[in-house]
Amino acid sequence: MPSQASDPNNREHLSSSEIDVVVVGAGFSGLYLLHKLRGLGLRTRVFEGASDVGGTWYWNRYPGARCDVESMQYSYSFSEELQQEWQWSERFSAQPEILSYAEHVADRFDLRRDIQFDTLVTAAHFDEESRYWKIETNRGDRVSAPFLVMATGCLSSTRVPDFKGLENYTGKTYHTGNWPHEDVDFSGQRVGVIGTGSSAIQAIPVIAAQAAQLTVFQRTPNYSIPSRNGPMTPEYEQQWKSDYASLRAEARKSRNGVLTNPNEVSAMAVSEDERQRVYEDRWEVGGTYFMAAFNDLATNQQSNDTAAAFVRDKIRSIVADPEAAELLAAKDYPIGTKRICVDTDYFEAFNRDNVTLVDVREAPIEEITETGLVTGGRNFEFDAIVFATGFDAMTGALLAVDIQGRGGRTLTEKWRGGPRTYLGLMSEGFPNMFMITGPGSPSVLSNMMVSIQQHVDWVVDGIAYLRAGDLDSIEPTREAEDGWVGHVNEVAHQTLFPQANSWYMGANVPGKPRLFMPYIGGVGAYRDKCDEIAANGYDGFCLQEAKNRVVTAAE
Ligand code: FAD
Ligand code: N01
Repeated sequence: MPSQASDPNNREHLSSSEIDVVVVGAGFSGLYLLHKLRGLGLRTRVFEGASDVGGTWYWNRYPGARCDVESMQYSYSFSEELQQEWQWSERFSAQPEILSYAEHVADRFDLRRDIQFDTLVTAAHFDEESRYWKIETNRGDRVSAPFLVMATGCLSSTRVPDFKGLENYTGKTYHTGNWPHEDVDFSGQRVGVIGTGSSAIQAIPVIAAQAAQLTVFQRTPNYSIPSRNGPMTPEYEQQWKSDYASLRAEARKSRNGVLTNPNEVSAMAVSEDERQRVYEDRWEVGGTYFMAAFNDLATNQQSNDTAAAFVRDKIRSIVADPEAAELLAAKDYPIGTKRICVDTDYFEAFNRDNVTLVDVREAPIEEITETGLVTGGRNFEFDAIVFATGFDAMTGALLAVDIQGRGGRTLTEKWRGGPRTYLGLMSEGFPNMFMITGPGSPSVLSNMMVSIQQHVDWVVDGIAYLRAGDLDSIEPTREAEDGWVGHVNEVAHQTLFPQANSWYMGANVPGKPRLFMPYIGGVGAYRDKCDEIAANGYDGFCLQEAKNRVVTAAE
């Protein structure tokens, strides 16, 4: 039997006065935070709703789930030993391997002893008198701490649309983002998949190979690039490992935190033959490298049109049924402005006799019945329905917690018109509450491992700065936040991104404010900005001394 002090699920384990930082979430963000905060000697308590570590990779166990940033890059860089010793088996590793990696990190750095699993943080209220955050959980914990870090994930709040009759369905239902731990066997079954985003695009070929019948309900087609996944070769692994320090440094300075061999030429600056050659080469290499084929695919409509047309032609060349091919070929938004997908035999799956594509754009799903669903007056019967319907992205997990800042103002109220942050790290009125990869930071537009580590380093350095200066709180000024929100919006509107009904824009959740949530100014430029702000004594932040004196960066 574990002792009180070592049992992380013992809620009396740490009394409030012993906790310096509460972290919510034990995905890649929460794990690295805990490790770094410990390094600073801070007593940290992590609360995690799941039964173990891993976040995204704990929850998304659907068939075919894998990363689409290469594993040599989608991994931590903070420990040289870790990055040298860990071996990935594929170019793009599958979910079980990424989850094992998260578990390995937790074991290697002895992290679990400060993580309380199966516990959801339900409320976090800032007490102005003590300047402590008071935290409540669904298991009755009440703890307080001067610092709160929300490492709750951008894609962790799953979403099933509010389909009429959903409760009547008697077959099995699954959501890709909350997949069962036990094996799901679709053999001999009639399966319906709703959605054709990244999750569906990975799951469909695998489910198709197992199920008797698979019907895919598509509202919006997606552009997808073949992954060309394969086993990790010793040569490729060594290429990275022998030069990890400088390659990682280069990625940190890059636009998306990924080394994609960007071609710094406009698609309009080359001949048609040359353009096709470049696209063809990138298509053969596979993965998101395709979007770096030219330097203006995200900003120039004409350039973007050429890439989109190339991919549509590829789809037409793969899908045998011309009608299905046309339905699968996205036409009404620029390529890349909804998250580009990466697949293994996705379009090929529609050549199988047991796979049917149903367009639900013109005739939306009317209702879920006891045995299936109805759309366009047609009745479909299923043994199982898979909801690949995505997430309440970026803000969902944050707003699911009753967060109250100064004056009892809720974050929900403050963000009613859309998220407002300074640097995606903090929000005015919520002192000492940090977000990891929050809205207003490059976040989901980047290799998240790079962005997570940059945010964690910045937050932990910030806390160290406060402590060294006998300061006890940090909060962005209203002016700095307004300026940043304006900048995020302005930069987004210099691109084609706002043209798509994407989850980046909040468009997938009815009633959610429509604005482009992540910061598209680039990972490298953003890092420089964050570093400069810190170097200038936290420009744009208001710092308070323990004695209540307000200190601004100008002092
Ligand atoms: P998460 O991994 O989402 O972890 C957040 C944790 O917080 C969760 O475990 C959740 O249970 C917990 N939590 C939330 N709210 C509460 C609460 N109130 N109380 C307690 N616990 C709470 N990114 C890439 O860069 N490259 C990829 O290839 C890539 N592939 C992806 C594939 C899939 C299927 C998905 C869904 C996302 C992918 N992402 C990818 C994005 C991915 O989310 C990030 O890379 C990264 O894993 C996020 O880590 P995190 O710790 O910030 O958040
Ligand atoms: O979710 P999504 P996801 N009726 O929101 C459809 C990351 N990720 O889980 O586009 C019918 O993209 C919806 O249609 P529409 C990655 O960042 C990465 O697939 O709104 N359909 C859409 O087709 C990704 O972007 C990987 O018209 C409905 C689908 O459901 C993010 O996670 C793998 C509907 C939802 O697609 C989310 O991806 C997986 C309705 N009422 C995930 N409501 C990698 O490979 C929704 N849809 C790295």
